[in-house]
Amino acid sequence: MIRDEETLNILLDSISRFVREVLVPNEQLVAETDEIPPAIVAQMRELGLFGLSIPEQYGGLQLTMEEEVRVAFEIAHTSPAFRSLIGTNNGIGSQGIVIDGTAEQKEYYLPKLAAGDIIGAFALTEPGSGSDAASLRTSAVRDGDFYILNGTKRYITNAPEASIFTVMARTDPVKRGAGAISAFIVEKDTPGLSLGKIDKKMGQRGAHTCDVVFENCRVPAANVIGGKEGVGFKTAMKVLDKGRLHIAAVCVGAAERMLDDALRYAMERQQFGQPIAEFQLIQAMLADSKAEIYAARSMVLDAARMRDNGNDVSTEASCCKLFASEMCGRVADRSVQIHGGAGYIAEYAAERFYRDVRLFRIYEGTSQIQQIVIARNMIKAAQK
Ligand code: COS
Repeated sequence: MIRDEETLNILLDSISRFVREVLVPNEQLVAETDEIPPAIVAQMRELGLFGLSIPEQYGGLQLTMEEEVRVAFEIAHTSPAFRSLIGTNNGIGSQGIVIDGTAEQKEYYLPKLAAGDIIGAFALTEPGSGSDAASLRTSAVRDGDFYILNGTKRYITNAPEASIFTVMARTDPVKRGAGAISAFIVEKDTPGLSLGKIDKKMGQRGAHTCDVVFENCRVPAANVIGGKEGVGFKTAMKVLDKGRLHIAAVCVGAAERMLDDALRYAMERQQFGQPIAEFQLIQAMLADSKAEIYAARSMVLDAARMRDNGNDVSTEASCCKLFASEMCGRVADRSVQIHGGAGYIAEYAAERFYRDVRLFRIYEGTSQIQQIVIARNMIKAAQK
């Protein structure tokens, strides 16, 4: 749903200009230093990029899903690390509070997240629990007006930068599975919370992950999201439904960027006395990429509109994440191939993007988990 085309276009134009004029020229610097310059972060704040999906009453832009995915298409035309910094505040780091938080939790945390004054992170994955998220072992034991958290969370995006964490922990030591899991808002300075060292990753330099460790960490009972025990896994899944659509949009934008670069290279690079873009085998790679990007873009827009209309889009979000992330991987591979030897050299963006986009098929649910969600939902619907 687009509320006002003209207002959206103004936002999209300013983001697109910011991407072209500020972010793209700084991609290499961020890759080399593993840091986004603070001046750029400040500009991101001014543009409102930290509060895209947070309700207006809390200082955000309250974009509809369709508006948000269109913004994600634009912002993904540059290094995924830039998107990653704003990604958690708009997605998994804030949406638990937006969707299921109490009025007090929303009023206290959302304005800070929307302004980018604080960064939020989402702590679900553990050393022993990745795809099987419901098997997580971090425990939260009630002690008066507090819960005592113990456990380790792994690969937590933006943890080194985060001021608050949405933490999924087990509040019922006896009950197995999803029904014993509750979601907490945990502030970084809470005694007993510590961070591991920053992970060395394949790509996305400038975006950071690390372990978050809880050792007898005392969290106020008022920080249980929604004030209710036992529904934290559902909160996490609802957050991921939206997150998966957002990531699918990011895959589309990144693929568009890689294809632009490959096309430009193919039109400039001369071999056998002509630009390689004139060769039909190169054209096949360009055309397949174009068609697949178009398909993914159409899917993402359709699912976003469905969500805006109030439909449950668990199946569609997984379809989009599965198709768009796999598509993005194929486009990355073709982009390197079209660049030939140059595609293997770090000077060209193709090499960096090839590594950066590999993550899209893994985080917020692997392609295999998306397949499982889709098929399970199909079977459930057929049994009704
Ligand atoms: N929205 C709301 N509720 C949902 C839901 C959704 N999208 N998906 C599941 N639930 C509910 C189920 O309805 C069920 O509730 P009831 O017991 O009341 O029926 C509960 O949550 C448990 O669901 P389910 O039985 O499907 O859980 P499973 O343990 O079988 O696992 C998968 C579900 C595999 C889909 C889940 O663990 C998953 O998504 N794993 C991947 C995790 C992931 O994406 N990690 C990335 C790291 S975070 S960046």
